[in-house]
Amino acid sequence: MGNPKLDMLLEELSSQQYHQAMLIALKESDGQVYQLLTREYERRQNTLQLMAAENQCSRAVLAALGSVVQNKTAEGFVGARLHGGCEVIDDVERLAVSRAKEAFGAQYANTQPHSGTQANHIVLTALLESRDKILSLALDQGGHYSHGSRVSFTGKFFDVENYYVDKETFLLDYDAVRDKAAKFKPKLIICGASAYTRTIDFKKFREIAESIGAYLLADISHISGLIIAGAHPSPINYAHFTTTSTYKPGGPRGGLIVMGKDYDRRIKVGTKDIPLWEHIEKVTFPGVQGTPYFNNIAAKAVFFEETLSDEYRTRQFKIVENAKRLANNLLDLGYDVVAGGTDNHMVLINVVNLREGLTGATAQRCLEECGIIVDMIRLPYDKKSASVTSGIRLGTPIVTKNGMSTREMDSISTLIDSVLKTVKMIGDSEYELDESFKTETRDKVKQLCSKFPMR
Ligand code: DSN
Repeated sequence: MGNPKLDMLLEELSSQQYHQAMLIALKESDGQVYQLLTREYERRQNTLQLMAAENQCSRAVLAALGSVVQNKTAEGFVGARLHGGCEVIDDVERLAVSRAKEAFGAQYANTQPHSGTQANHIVLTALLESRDKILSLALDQGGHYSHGSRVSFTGKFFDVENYYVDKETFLLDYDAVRDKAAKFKPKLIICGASAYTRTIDFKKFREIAESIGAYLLADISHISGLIIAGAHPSPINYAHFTTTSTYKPGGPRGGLIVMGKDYDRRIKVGTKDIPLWEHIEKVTFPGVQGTPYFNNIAAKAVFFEETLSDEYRTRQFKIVENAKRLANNLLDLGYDVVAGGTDNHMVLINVVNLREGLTGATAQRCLEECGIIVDMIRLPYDKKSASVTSGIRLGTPIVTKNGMSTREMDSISTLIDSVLKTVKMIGDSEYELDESFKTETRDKVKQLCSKFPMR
């Protein structure tokens, strides 16, 4: 199937040409979807993607996602499939598993979860019976729906107690977690967060879990790329189970479960005594999921190999450097940066403290109208509701992937500041922003982004 001329041609295409070429088959058969996908490419290219929960995968990952492997149906794991014709996808899954283990320094990897939430679903189903106890970070303190929020299945089927960050510093208070654990006696402690900017001490979490005989789950979705590169300490040999989504560190959409030294610890299941990893596989299928997405597993294999490169590892440190620069610039400009700064890829800003009437929701909207894409976010002890919020969350993975450095972080800080200081608030949810100001800012954003085409 090799065609060196075609390979050369594809490599030489600009970002825009490449993404257009990938959609040629679609253009003929479905012009409407083609237009939508083209619009999304243009939106991403012409606006600043400061989403902490997003990343941008490589062309190689996209190619694997769009491959013929997508058509294969097979249930179970390698060596224990229920369908025929698995020779190739067995090799695909074996490769993905061995590369995931190498990337994370793990003893065991399960590449089948469809998402980070599914990975958590599998671990919780493996360990807990209905109404068993979980101790986790509250959703509005930076936790995640799948860690026991009332509106998720995890809050519905289990008894959940939350730990909180310190009221003054907004840092995790490990003594308070220890006290809660001793009183509540959960069967599972969950650590990891969707909105926490400081280093997480996984060793301390394990000590707390050990002290009461609980299991520890580390959900590292937001920081897994940093962990692979050594830009954040790893939980692999502290947590019994580590889960992550695979798109946040820059791979395809999907989830992953990895285990370190506890992978073959025994667990009693009915009358049997089996290793934890084996139990996790039985719960994955048929317990929680059906057929795996083999195109995503192939794309995960591609991504895990990419994480071993110097480029990937260096980039993770740059992501942190860029986030620190944004945080410091905004502090200098008088912003209330939650926890006083960041150790990872995200920056949390309390915009309510910036000016009267501004909220996370209005800040998100007016920044978006100017081409700057961020998330509103509830902050610890937030008095605003989830649809209004006091904060915004900024993230640096995508801008860093496209080649931006601290110099561009200075321009981005100035752009954010000019929007948030120009907007005129009218009541709690409305604002005025001059049309010419919006156009001028969008043009500045577009010009900046055009120097850093999507990679
Ligand atoms: N959706 C992710 C986030 O926004 O942090 C969590 O899954």
